[in-house]
Amino acid sequence: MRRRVSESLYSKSSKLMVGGVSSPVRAFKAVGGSPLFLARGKGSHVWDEDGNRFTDYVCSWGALILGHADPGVLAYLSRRMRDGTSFGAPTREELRLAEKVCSAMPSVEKLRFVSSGTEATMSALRLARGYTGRPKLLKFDGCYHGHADSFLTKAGSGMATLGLPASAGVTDGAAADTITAGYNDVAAAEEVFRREGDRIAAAIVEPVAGNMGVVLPDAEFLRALRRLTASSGALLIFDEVITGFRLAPGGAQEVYGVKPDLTTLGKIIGGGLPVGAYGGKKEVMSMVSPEGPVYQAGTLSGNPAAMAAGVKTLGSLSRGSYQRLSRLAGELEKRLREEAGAAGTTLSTSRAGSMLGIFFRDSAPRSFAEAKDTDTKAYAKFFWGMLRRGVYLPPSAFETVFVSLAHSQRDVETTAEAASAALREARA
Ligand code: HOZ
Repeated sequence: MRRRVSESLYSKSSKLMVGGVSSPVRAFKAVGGSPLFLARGKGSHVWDEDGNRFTDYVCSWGALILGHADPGVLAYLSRRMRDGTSFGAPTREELRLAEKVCSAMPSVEKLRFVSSGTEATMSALRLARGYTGRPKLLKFDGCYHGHADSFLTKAGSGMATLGLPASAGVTDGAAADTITAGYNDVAAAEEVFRREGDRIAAAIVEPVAGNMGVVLPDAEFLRALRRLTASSGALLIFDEVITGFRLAPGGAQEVYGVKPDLTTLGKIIGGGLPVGAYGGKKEVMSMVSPEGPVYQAGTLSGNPAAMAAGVKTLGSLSRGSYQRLSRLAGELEKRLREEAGAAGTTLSTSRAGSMLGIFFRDSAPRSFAEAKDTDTKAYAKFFWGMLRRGVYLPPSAFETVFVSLAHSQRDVETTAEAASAALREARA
């Protein structure tokens, strides 16, 4: 594997950009070494600046469900972009995307587009506080809801990758308004509501956690959250930035049959361009300005390019797409487990549709504590072993492996072949 160009670009970037990157996990701190600078992508593959080719399972952190440079998305996007890239005014494309989201997700009666998942969750929380007149938030350990102050306690993703329990710069007041409980821990959630239910504006949860690796919810956990929030007058927010249009058109709420009050979205609904959205019950959403007193705005919100990429992406997904994704990811999971068995390496996996978590421990985790109890050194060795053999996995044990519709059975075969050797190295 050639590394010269990426290394030289990283050394230059590190002088001008914090950590040499635009988002912390990309810096490879958890796996060591320096990041690849990617030059292009096509289908299930990416090429770096040194000309190495990789089968990509990061897929822009789950945004690219159709794979890279999908011809349909590119054609539609470039046609739309010829008419201008931003107006800061309503466009027909926004309406098209709103129609697609609302019809796929019945709990989303009305929505607001923003530019990132963080903006979506941050705005949903402000809305919950405005609607209920209450200050507190209940979040669950290991869930990541973007980087707004209220969410940076016991968070997953980069916070877990770097081993940070909290972030500097968050006031004690903001931190005190966030209560945490264990993921899948119904008794702990009940206790929080018993103690201060009348002060809680919302409980927010990733209905399938994808930022501590993949941790599946007990259906009863999600149902209990629905019950507890409803009976205390708090709102239930499902953060479906990853799971929205990833598990099913109606997201995890469709799969688990639990209807939240508010949903946050991002990634897939922007087809690889920056996007976010939050939406839910009309009665709640009508509190957002200009209809109501909760202020939220953005120059690039509903950006026509992002809306167009989203419209085309969602339009390309059918029920059959999800069956194919799940079948392929299931095959990948099975092959990895077989290879681990053959290599004598302790490995467990957890999977929801095309989201796959890989853990170097003996059973699939059910909580953040269990997810963190993975052998991160073994993951780092595995990561580099796979990279050297042409497979690009997330550079952290606390992220998700994403399968896209561009991946093929052949990709699964070559990935399993690479894993056969990389898993032996990981054990050593
Ligand atoms: N929050 C993203 C993963 N869940 C990481 C984003 C990035 O580094 O691009």
